[in-house]
Amino acid sequence: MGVMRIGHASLKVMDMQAAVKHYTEVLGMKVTMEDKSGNVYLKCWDEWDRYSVILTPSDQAGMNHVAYKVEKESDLDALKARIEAYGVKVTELPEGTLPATGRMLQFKLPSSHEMRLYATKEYVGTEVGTTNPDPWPDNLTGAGAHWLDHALLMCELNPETGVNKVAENTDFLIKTMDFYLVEQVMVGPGGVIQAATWLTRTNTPHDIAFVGGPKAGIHHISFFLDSWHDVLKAADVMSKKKVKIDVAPTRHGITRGETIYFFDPSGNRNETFAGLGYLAQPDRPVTTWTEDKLWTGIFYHTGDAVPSFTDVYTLFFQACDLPVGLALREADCCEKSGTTEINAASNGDSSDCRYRQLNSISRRCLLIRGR
Ligand code: M3P
Ligand code: FE
Repeated sequence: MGVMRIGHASLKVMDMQAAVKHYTEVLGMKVTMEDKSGNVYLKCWDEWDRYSVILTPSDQAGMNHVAYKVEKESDLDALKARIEAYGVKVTELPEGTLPATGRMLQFKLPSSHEMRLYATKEYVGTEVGTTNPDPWPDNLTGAGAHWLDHALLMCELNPETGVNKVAENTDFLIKTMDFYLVEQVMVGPGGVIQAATWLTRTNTPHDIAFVGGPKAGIHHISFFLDSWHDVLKAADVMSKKKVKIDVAPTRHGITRGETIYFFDPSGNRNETFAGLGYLAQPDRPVTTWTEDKLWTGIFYHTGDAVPSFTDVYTLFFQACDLPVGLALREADCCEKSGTTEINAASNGDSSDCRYRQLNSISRRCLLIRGR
């Protein structure tokens, strides 16, 4: 069967204690393991493998890698051959490179993001078990997220130079790992530039998505909730816990998902996402969003542009790769209370007057509004 689903995301966090508090008290995950290097491993209640999020201590926010689980060890050998035949170098990491995890294939997507594939991770089960299970366990905290659902990666897109890592990643995933394209945004004259794609291996509308931007980065990781009511309750939890909400509960046109975007204390964007929307099938025709309806696709109700949503994300690269000048919302600078930090960057040339240039690239931790 090959790739089954997203397996885990490894995130960089700047304050481990605050990050653990966020992922446990807001998302409702449980810490299942810690290692000697200070990495913390967590799982959601409805996941049966040992972990789906790794928090690694760092002086900046961002993502180390995203890993997908394949069905069988032999799938790894077959996929390795296909990825190499495509022209991408694959490194095989031995069992135990990550605790409780079997051997992994490690490679770079055309966008330079690190992706890993593995077949084996320690089974720990769920609290409700597998025999006559209750529908949910007691003592759920926060949003009570079911599972890590998908990741959205920002990929370099520059029509002037012809760079389109969204299209390259999409082609790579389809040809080497049998992902199929579910939705896409086409922009530019004649709508020929593939500016964003949503791809799946399961029957959910996406297991991974790519959106074009000035630099490679991580836009968000997303956690699954059952219903619109759960999304609303998750927002209540966020307000109670003084989490920086980016976009309050609404619906995507793209994928039909019901959503909230918010930031962890380091500035990594999270999403809670409900509603399967529809069953994605391999023979489902691809849904296309045109440039004039892009924002209706992103936020279906208002269809209004929210520039911060596409311009603010954590970069994948180190400081030396940052553009000269970071931009962030001026409102956030002015109203800062010093309680939250965000690792933000944009191309900085937004005509939106709420943006202003910052000349320092020495520290990427920009203060944003506390609440
Ligand atoms: C989703 C989703 C962007 C659209 C995001 C959509 C960043 O996150 O889950 O469908 O433009
Ligand atoms: Fe999402």
